[in-house]
Amino acid sequence: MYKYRGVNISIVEGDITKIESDAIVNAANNTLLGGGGVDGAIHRAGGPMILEQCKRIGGCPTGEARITTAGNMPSKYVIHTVGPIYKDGKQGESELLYRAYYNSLKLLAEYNLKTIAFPSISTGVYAYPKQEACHIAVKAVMDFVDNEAGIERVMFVLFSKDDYLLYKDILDGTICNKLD
Ligand code: AR6
Repeated sequence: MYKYRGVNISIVEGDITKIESDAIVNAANNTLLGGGGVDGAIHRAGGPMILEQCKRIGGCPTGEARITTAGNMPSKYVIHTVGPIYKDGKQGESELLYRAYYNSLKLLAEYNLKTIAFPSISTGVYAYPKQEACHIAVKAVMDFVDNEAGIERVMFVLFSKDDYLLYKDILDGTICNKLD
């Protein structure tokens, strides 16, 4: 567990659909109509109500975020965001990934929610290099905490041991230097 300016930041190895949090984040695509990876897992675990709400929302541009119920999952809401497809790093990918994290946090705060769990957005099918993606995720969270009040806990839920260890390494090198 890490603490940055009063906000608890933690890393967990596991399945985000099992996490209990005000909101879990889905790494979706522009249609919001489901897919593979974490998106498929969330729709399967949450049930058809999520897809119904997503259809009504009608899609989401890359870097933005939208909110639905979490259906049958233990969390209250799903924040669907769309990370960039990684090409060569020169197509604005880093800014788009940063915005996906930051806008998810903004939506959380708009709904007066306090706790959120993120998967490692864009690092599966969308092929974003994992180390850089982790640095961006951590920076977006820290910037948000610097600028806005209200959130209490941010959890990064990593699906593999390697991803967990990568996040641990990077958080040890950044946040723990900033303990309150
Ligand atoms: N819990 C936590 N993390 C998970 C889970 C899970 N249940 N399942 C997979 N991951 P990806 P993307 C990890 O491919 O790269 C979908 O088809 C996975 O190991 O899910 O943003 C969408 O519809 C990886 O580290 O998302 C889009 O079309 C991370 O989640 C596209 O994939 C993200 O991998 C989005 O691609």
